[in-house]
Amino acid sequence: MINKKVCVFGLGYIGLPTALLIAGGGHDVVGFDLIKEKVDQINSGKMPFKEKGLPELFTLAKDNFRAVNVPERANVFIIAVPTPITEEKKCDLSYVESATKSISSMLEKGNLVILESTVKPKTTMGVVKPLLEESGLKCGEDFFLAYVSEKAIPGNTIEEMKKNTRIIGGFNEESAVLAKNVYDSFVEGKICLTDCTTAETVKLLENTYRDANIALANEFLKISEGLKINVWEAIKLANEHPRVNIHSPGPGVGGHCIAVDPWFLVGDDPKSIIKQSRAINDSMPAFVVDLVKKNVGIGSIITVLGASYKPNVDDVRGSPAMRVIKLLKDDFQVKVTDPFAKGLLPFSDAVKGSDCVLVITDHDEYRNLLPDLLSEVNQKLIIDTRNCIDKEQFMEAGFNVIILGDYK
Ligand code: SAJ
Repeated sequence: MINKKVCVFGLGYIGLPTALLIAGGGHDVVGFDLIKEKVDQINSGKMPFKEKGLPELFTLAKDNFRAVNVPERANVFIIAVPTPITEEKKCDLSYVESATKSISSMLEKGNLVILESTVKPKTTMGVVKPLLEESGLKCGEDFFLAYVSEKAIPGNTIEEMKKNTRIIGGFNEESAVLAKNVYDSFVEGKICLTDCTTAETVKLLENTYRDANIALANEFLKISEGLKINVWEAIKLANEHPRVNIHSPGPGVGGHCIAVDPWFLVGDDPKSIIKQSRAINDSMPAFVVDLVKKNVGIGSIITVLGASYKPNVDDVRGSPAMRVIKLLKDDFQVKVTDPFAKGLLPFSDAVKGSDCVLVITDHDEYRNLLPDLLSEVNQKLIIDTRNCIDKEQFMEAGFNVIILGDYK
């Protein structure tokens, strides 16, 4: 392997692990981020967010890695900046554009530019390529361009970045092969080569598939109410079928991927299954609040267990918990705790005097929750939106237990 200098733009949930994995693979890596405090923090060995194995990876890779506040010239540039969604549900490319312009200003012959941010299809060819060519260099001849989608799941990012299949879309074959050489330094999974637009679309298909399947599970949950059945039991039994894999219903879909990416794919068709899936999943926080209202008097104290969007991570972006909390605040006093997310109440303070404990995020800590830990509640009522607590144990301890989706 020929060692390259790689400059990664964006040291977030994807950029930082990617930069460290490439550094661990032997390349000389600089990670650029606009936030000076984050850069200093990383250089001092403190990781800016919790992710399994990240501190260990830093220790392993640190001799080949520096975080910087000013981007540097390199052989390979990787763009891993955020692509937020606008109010109109469009893909906001402003960070991608400014990173690309910055790369364009220092682009040299032979360089390779890789876009990793999740984008709407044709961004690599229609937005990134022309901005890079403003340098005067020609794509495919003077410099090379690729789109590489990541599939890593927060909570197991590093393992999945190494083991999952990578889809690499190249402007031309040479671009794809050059990008493959970079990822070969740490990817143990299969690497598939295609064109840029197909690779961008594949990323969106994956997350849209998951969103639509979760929506189906949530619709099953709503149908179960009229049928007076337990949706969790019904799904478990249906999944005994060799070709059925129904996802888990719950309080909604959060995070920065599954709840966002389908919008980058969707067209204008109002009947779009993708749009309807988004609407069903977005309706779940209000559905949960209705359930609370049916069981708890207005003005009561509700304790929300879990603020992050999924178990065992500290990320609250787009979390259904945050939407539930906002809606609850109209009618209840709300106390929130979470073992991972920052700035919330300690568990004991949050549950003291509570009239209803509402489980929104299925952290391991709540899966293993013991009734003794809720000894200071005012009313022994627990509503579990993830079917994750040990129901029998709480009932034996005198709790009224309501599971979202159990209408038996
Ligand atoms: N959820 C359910 N029911 C389920 C599964 C998930 O309600 O059966 C909810 C979760 O509670 C959470 C949300 O969906 O609020 C999303 O969580 P997730 O674990 O499904 O996915 P993310 O957003 O953490 O990561 C996804 C992954 N995509 C797929 O599994 C297809 C990951 O592989 C991607 O790399 C990531 O998006 C991304 O960065 O795009």
